[in-house]
Amino acid sequence: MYKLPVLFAAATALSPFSNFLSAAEPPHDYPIRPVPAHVVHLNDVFWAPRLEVNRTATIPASFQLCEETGRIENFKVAANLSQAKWTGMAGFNDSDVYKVMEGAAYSLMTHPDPKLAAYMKQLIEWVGKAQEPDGYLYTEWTSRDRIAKPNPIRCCIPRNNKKWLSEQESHELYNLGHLYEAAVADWEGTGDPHFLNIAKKSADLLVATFGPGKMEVPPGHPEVELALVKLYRATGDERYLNLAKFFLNVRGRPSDDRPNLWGENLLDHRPLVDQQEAVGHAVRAMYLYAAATDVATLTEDATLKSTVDRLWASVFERKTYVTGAIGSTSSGEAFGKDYELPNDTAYAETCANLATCFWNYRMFLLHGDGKFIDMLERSLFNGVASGVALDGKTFFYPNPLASKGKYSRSKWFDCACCPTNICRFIPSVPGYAYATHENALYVNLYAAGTADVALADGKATIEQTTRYPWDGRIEIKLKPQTAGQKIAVKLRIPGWARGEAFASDLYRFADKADEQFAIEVNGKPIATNVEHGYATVDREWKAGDVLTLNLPMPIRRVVANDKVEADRGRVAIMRGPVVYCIEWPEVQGGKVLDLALADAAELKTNFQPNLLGGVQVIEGTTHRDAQQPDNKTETGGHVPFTAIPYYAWANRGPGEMILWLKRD
Ligand code: FUB
Ligand code: ZN
Repeated sequence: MYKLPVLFAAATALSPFSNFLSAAEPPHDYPIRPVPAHVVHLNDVFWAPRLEVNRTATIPASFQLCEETGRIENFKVAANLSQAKWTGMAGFNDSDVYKVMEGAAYSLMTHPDPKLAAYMKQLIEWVGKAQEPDGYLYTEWTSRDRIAKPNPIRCCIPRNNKKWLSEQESHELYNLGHLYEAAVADWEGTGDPHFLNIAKKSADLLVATFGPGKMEVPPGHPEVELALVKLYRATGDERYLNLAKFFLNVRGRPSDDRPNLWGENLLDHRPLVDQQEAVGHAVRAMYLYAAATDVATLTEDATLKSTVDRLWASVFERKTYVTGAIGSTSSGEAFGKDYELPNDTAYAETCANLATCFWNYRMFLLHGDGKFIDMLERSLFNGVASGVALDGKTFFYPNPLASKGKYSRSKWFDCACCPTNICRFIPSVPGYAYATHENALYVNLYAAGTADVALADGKATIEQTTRYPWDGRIEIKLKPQTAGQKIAVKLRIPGWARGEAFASDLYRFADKADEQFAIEVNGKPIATNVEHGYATVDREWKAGDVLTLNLPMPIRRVVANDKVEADRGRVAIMRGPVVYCIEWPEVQGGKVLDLALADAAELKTNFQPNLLGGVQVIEGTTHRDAQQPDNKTETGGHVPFTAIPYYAWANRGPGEMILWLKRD
């Protein structure tokens, strides 16, 4: 066990909320440290409004839906506090409650709210009462004699009347992962150990139950592994880290408890370290690879490290949409084959897209390369932001890249993983903005606001002024604690600002842009090289110094690697990190699917404050090259259009949408 932090403020779980500022540390850890979300205060044009909508609309609505759908009552049923019956389509309904609680815990860190705090206490009490005396916590099993409508397909009553053995379906461990993440978040915010103790009691049961010579079964749906790592960081109890490692190792290895492997979709077709490419269920894969990156780092496991490097290449070099979304097929909610990236049938589950950020952030902390943040940013502004409506009240489960007109967001789902993941993910975004290594300060996300950061030689306050992502000019004021403090500011120069459309050769720019990024200190140009995606300005700083980064944001045309059949002969539009689409309201007649864009067509951009919450649009003229079946829509000729950011589509009712236009 490593030495525990003396102060509560030194909580150490590795979420973007984790406070590394004064924590005692595990013996081995990431060389780069996150700056936790609650010390990063955004007042930018993009994320600050989303954080507010998440806090005031998404979290309250999700709690309400958890109540209306019986998810919260289920805890009371299990605790014998209610005479109702257990309801739900599957035992992982518990996880939805934990995920909203995690989001609420983050929200309370920055926005104290006595009513919400009291509600959380009440929920924690019910969760605690639903826990069996030995620490087992899974409301469906505990309420097994009071199930309203047993689900014939995903029945969660464990096989042979034995707990854990139906893990491939039951999600007993998956739920617990979300429980631990929520409990750590609550503890970080409140300092109250009550919820954390519930998590510890459960984790102690897992330690007693699973391991070599004990039960040798992997989690059906990875999640508990990365949560056990968080619990290890929060408590210093190495048994939790060891168990996370065991769960990673036992995957793909048959045992008496599980003689037949569960196969590819559950990432149980062969041992993790022998897995050559990303296959199977995309959300499961992201949670698993994120945990593997943690464990590889914390246990200095070189084989596991090369495993995650190899799998990263598989996902982001061959299986990712230009929006940063992954998991192209609905069949098994899974990755397709290499380059199999259909647009209108894209599954691209919101959970999978946001989970790429969990993994890419850890890969950045491990390797210090900006390409991981480039990917993270691509998902944030596109495949993640599209998952939730502008008002925060409806959600996409799949995020297709083209629509024939019938697709829209929903308030909720029987399987509500995506909305509840949004609840906890959005407040974590500020935590991706900065990171530190000794006296180096990584500036990863550009967003107006301030942050207090701790560096080896003292603290500093950083203030960004920018209209990013609509404008690439970023002004940074750095106020060190001590005048003359040396800080190496590492400015991420996104690939798109260096002629690379994507962090791999999956997509490339089809046009040229000459203007280079530029850096100034107090108005004087600075020449810097870009290394591993960063331009470093290493100097002594004093209050009042101004660092300016200018990232030119021309409108760019993007084409896909020729191996991506669905995008062959097609072109997409990008500006900065934002990918664009054309949606029905912007084209007369609403028909957009056969629009073609000529390489020579002039494109212009302007900001429209009253459209879709304020968006930078791109205007131009396309043409049609096919007769419309309705015989009414104009064929040929010029079709003026306004392209909107992809994330903002489907906020004005259903209709056609296209991202990859025919290219002329
Ligand atoms: O199985 C739990 C969650 O439900 C998964 O992460 C999602 O893909 C959905 O299947
Ligand atoms: Zn989901």
